Formats: sequence, structure tokens, C-alpha cells
Amino acid sequence: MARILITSAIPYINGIKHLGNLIGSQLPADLFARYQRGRGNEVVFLCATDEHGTPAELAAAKAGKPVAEYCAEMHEVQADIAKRFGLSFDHFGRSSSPQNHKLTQHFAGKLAEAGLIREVTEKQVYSNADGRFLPDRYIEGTCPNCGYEKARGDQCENCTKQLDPTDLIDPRSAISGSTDLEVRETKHLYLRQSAMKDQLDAWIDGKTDWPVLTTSIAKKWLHDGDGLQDRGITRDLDWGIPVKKGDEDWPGMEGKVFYVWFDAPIEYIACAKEWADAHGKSDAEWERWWRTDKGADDVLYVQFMGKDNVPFHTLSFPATILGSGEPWKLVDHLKSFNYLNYDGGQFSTSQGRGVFMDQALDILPADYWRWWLLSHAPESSDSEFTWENFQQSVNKDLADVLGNFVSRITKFCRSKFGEEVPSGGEYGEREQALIEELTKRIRAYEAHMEAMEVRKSAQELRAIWVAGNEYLQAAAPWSTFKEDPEQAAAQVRLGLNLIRLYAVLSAPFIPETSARMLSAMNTLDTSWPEDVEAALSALPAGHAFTVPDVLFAKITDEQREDWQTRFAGVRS
Ligand code: B3M
Ligand code: ZN
Repeated sequence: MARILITSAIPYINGIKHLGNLIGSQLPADLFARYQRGRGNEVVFLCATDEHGTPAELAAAKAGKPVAEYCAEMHEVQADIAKRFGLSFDHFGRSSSPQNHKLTQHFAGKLAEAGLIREVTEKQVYSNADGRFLPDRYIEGTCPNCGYEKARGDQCENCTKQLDPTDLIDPRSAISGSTDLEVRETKHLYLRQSAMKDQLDAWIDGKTDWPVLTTSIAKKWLHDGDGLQDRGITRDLDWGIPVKKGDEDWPGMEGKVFYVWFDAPIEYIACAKEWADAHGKSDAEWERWWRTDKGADDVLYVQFMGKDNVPFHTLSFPATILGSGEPWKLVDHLKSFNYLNYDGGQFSTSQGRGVFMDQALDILPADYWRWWLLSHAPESSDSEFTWENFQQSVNKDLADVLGNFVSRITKFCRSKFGEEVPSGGEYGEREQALIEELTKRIRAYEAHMEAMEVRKSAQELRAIWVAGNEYLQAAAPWSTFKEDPEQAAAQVRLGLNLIRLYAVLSAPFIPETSARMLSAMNTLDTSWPEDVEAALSALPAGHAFTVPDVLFAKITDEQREDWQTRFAGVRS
């Protein structure tokens, strides 16, 4: 049994995520986690809310709440939506947890001991109009690298370059728009990433199986221009993890906090401790996933994220881990995604454009969305959500192909043999041919899933559903029944067994529906079809079942048009 540690990029606390965020990390991570559990492997799947930084402070101010209270409430909101989307986290933690405070301060202490932190007195932008320092994201201006005019102080969205606020050309406050900015002196800590360049370079070189999208971004920041820059890891903010060296105060850093991008990835580790603490497990039980000196060297660690997060995960976080000199687990496979666009433009949280997770669930169950999003995941390039495409894909794949198959075979059986698996007859040539085809396709499906090829997996699964439909169409038990009821019984028995098989194979994509299919088939047998022929005899003759309600309702043209208008504007 393999052991697999899976983390999804942790969503910012300030608001409900849109479908583009969902398919960029949490949903594909869930697909992989469910698949690996289905194969009988030991999985720990972790995610959390990313609660620090200016965005959290500003969102709380806007909501008129103390920031700690705001974060606690929004965490519950996000946890609830995640659950309703079927995201099967083993733990959904919080980057503001005491565990993360302690671990982040611990890492800073270790990095300081290793001589990898330098103190810098620097000039920072202060906004007179706003009466505060303006860190990173809340300064906008022109990117010095590519000329994009709406670059943020921490990163340019257009070219992905990590920036410092003072790099921007023509800076302005993103809060008030004010250009009445002045530069004041303040002391900060810098992580000496430049000193770790060769170590990081060699580590990336070992990752020959990583997608080019990932390694090219890392290599770019290692080698372009002056190479890897040192990073400021502290900020002048009230909300965050106080700057300390382990348990000790850090002279000169009073009143400052760690930069959100320093503590957020450390939460991947702290979250494992939160998980252990929440379940009364010992430290050894989470450390065996994270410490290579305590059993984690045989763990496969996979991270999921959008492409804009790649530099932080290939450079900054590994620099923290390697620099600590302690035996923490590094990522083995990093799966990154392009962007999902919305109906001719971009999804946008700040502009409220697109469909957000809560709205999606208000109009349709999670599986409709999961199927569309995963089968159209923005893997090799950006992809686009349109209501036409969504309607077509739901109606064809889910309603016509899968739903119809289940409904036809169960209803036919009920009318001719009653609600139990019929006995008599044997699987013949046609059935053997189907078993061969399914075996080939299921092995291909497994290979795509192992490789985290999300779209290809979806295509293969769909082809597996189609094969059953085609079999049913060709075997036509409703005709066979008139001449040879025994043979029709065997055909129907195969069909009912296919429903169980489909439920098992489809569970990573559409878990709720899969559970309904299993419950209709009256079985708890979710064993993976290592041997397809055997899997198609799992439900024996005489086994009782029930005809399920319609699995997927078709989306009508009226609904599509209605939703299209409803979501064309801007969410308030
Ligand atoms: N919260 C950004 C994002 O959600 C950030 C990810 C942190 S991963 C450690 O895209
Ligand atoms: Zn740029």
C-alpha cells in the first residue's frame, strides 16, 4: 500500500471562491485523493484557509468586524461549501492556527541559525491618504518587467514575476487610488534565497517528470536577469504571525508579522499537526507524513495549484525547507493549472464576475459542476466556461450516456424479472468482447489518473460509459427476451453489474451520484476492478436492487438562458 500526501493551494480567506479557483487546485486535488483512496492507498489530503495579509485585514474592515472574528466566520463558510462540493479533505485547517504560529516561528529561527536571514533597513511606501504602510498587493503600478499597467506590489499577474512594491513604476494606492505616497524607513527580514540558488537549481534538475509548465517557470526565476532574488519575509501589519526566532523575541522586529507567503505554505505542514491534534493522534502520526527521519521518505507528496502560485512552491517554500537544515519532506510532484475563463472574459473575485461556488450549488448539485470542470480542466492551455458548453456536456455525458444507461437497464429488469439480479444464461462472445474493451480502457484510465492527466481521465471514463451503452444497444435484451429469456437474463445481469462498476470508477469525479448508484444496487462493495470479468460478477443472481430516481436532469434551453443572464453581471 502506497502512502500519498496531497495538498491543494490554500484559498484566501477573503470571500467565496469562484469556479476558476476551484478547478485550479482543490477540485483536481480531490479527484486524485479519491482515486488513490479507491485504489486502497493510504492518503492524507490537506487544505486550509490562507488567513493573513492585507486582503484579510481589508475584507474584515469592509465587513465591519474584527479581523480574527471575520476569519473565523469565513473559515466556516468556506469549510461548509467545500463539504457541499464533495471536497474530501482529511483536514481543512487555518493558517492562523496556533500550530502554524509555532511552526512558522520555528522555521524562521532555524533559518536565522543557518545564517540565511538578513536584516535590512529599507524604505517602504507609506500612504498619507490611507494613514498606513502600503504593503505589496495594495500598491498598483506598471510592471518593470513586462510593462503591464495593473501589476500588484507582490507579483505581476501578466508575466508572473515576483515583485517588491518599490519595483513598480508609477505606483498608486490600491485602497484609495491616492498617489500621495511617501517612502519611510522600516526594518525587515530577508530570506537569502540567492545563497540557495545552486541547491534549488540542482533540486529542480532532478524533477525530470515535472510538467514543462512547472519547471520552465522555476528555471526562469532562477536564471533570468540577476537570478534568484532574496525575499522580504516580514511586514508592517497588525494581523499575522508575530516575528519571533523560535520561542524568542526578535530584537528590532517588535510589532511586525511574517509575510503571508512565508507562513501560508508552512501551513501545509502545520495543517497535518492540526489534523492529528483534532483526532487525538500523537505527533508521530503526522510526522510520519512530513519528516523524512520519521518515516516520510516513502511518502509520495503531490501539490496542486494554479500557475501563478508555482514560483512560491518551486522556489520560496523549498528554500524555507532546505534552508532549515531539517529533514522535512519536499514536494515530489507538482501539478499546476492554467486559468479557466468565463464566457468571453475572466473570472474575477474583485469584480464579482463569473459563477461562485455558493451560487453554483444554489442552481445544481455538485456533481454537474465537478464533471464539467474536471472534463474541461485548463491543463495544457487556458480553457473557457460557456453556458452552451456546460449544457451540452451535462446533457450528453451525464444524462444521455450515464444516466440513461442506468435508468434503462434497471427499469427493464424490473419490468421483466423484478427488482433482483436475474439468474440464467451465460456471458457469451459479445460479453467477452465488452470485457476486453473495458479492461483495456480501465487500464488506460488508471494510467491517466496516476499521471494526473485530468482531461484524459475524464475522456476515458466517458468512453467506458459509452462502451456499456453500445453493448446494451447491440445486445438489446428487450428483443432477446422474446426468443431467449435466459440470454436476456445474462445480458441484464451484466448491465446491473456494470452499474456497480461504473459507480466505483466514477466516484472520484461524481462522488454523490456514485453513492446513489451503489445504494440503488444495494451494495457496499467498492472494490476496484483489478479483474474486470470478476468485477462483472460481483452482484450475483438473486441480489436485490432498486430503480434509482433520475440521476441527472437535463438542462433546458430556458434554464441555460436564465442562468446566462443572471450571471452576466457582477456579484454584489
Ligand atoms: N492563497 C493564493 C491563491 O489562493 C494563495 C495560495 C497559497 S498556497 C500556500 O491562489
Ligand atoms: Zn509583468
